[in-house]
Amino acid sequence: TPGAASPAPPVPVADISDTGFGTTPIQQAMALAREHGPVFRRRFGTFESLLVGSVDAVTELCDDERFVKAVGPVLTNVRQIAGDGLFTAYNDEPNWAKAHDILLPAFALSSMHTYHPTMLRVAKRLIAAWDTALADGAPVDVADDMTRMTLDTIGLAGFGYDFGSFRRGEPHPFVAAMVRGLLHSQALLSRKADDGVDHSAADEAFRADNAYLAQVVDEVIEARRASGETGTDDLLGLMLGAPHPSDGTPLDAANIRNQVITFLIAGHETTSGALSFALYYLAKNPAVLRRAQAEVDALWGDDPDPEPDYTDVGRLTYVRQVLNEALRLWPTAAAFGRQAVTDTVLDGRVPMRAGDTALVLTPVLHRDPVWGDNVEAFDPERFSPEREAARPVHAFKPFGTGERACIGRQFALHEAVMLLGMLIHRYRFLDHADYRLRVRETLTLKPDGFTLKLARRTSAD
Ligand code: MNH
Repeated sequence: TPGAASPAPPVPVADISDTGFGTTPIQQAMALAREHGPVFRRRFGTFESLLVGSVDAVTELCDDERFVKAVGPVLTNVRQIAGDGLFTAYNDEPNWAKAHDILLPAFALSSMHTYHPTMLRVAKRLIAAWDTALADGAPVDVADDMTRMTLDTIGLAGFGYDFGSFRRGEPHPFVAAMVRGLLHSQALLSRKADDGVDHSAADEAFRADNAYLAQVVDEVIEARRASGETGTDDLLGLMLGAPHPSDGTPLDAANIRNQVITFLIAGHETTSGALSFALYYLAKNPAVLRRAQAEVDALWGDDPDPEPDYTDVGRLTYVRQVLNEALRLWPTAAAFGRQAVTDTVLDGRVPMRAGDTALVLTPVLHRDPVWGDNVEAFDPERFSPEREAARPVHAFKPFGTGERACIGRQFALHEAVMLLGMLIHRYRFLDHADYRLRVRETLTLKPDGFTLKLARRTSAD
């Protein structure tokens, strides 16, 4: 109504129009939440988003009756890489439900039995590389090696394709093209339509990277066809072979390509970061490391080359707590979008129309007061069964929520817990550079420039 006083803004507004999102948008949002509180609007020019990091408001956003996944601006950019693959598909895109139904059996807990030998084989590649570095007295680049390990694992376990990352001086070029693509998707957020800058070279490079990723994927698919193998029940076998359980048709070729890109990216990048952060915290927290080592020693004693079996991994409960605590402080896929199903009011104060979106800031949620008064402290005891049971269920959301939550969660946990167990059983970690944590953001999070030197453990340590 003309002349009516405009109502006071219901939630604080943080205006970043002058700076844009920078190169660390998640850490920028964390700082804004410290300044404005855990529920605020972030304004960039005419573009505004609602950011949410309190347990109470996130609990509402996790109510599947009221909210569903939102494919927000970031994922819209990533659609240029992964199209209608599972991660970036719209809820109502028929290919989402179809691919989800076809692939879900490959992620049942029982399927982890099938992946276990492959995961172990790749873990041993990493150990061989680290033994060589140790013998040379050379530092290892933790995030690079975790990336080699997780890429080879998803390639072999999902698609029977060997990226051979440990035979290369640099990680496979797939990784560099992917990282550039994700960085471009992130940088596009800050781009203003009328900035007068010529972006054609960056956009062209993005297209070239996408074409290269698609080419790698076509090689992966072609290798399977050429092998003449049918009936393989890995991800690729399911996609190429299985008709949809209800409509009887298989996935189309364009969608299969999008799914392979999606799994090669989603299946390695976040797990690699999680492992890197876990190793960072282990290297910095000797008491935690000793307790984790006691757990693996109880299983494997002083066997210099233990062969963890499937059930061993489930017994590494404290190692699992270490990984969870690393994912609490630095959830490597650090935000997820939710969209109102009907008109509603969030947090008793934020009116939302059907279709309006909110972005959950997972690292802010993971520092909510329900976690205690020393939220920055690395303390795996937070994930003891008693304390987990005492916490609101939606206080810990590293894998997202609802039917669009991470399909690869068990895969990631099995792979990561086993590898961490093997590494802490074998090595002492020497923080030779007195590393100070810097978190690099390429849509996902990783410790930047984190290197360790290694020594073999002896019975004395
Ligand atoms: Mn994973 C979705 C985090 C490992 C494949 N993953 C998600 C989401 C989060 C997430 C958060 C939800 C995003 C959203 O709501 O927009 N994922 C992780 C983390 C790890 C991880 C923190 C490791 C640690 N993810 C994996 C692995 C795979 C995988 C391993 C595959 C083997 N993730 C996916 C796929 C989706 C997803 C596919 C999309 C699922 C869907 O929407 O149907």
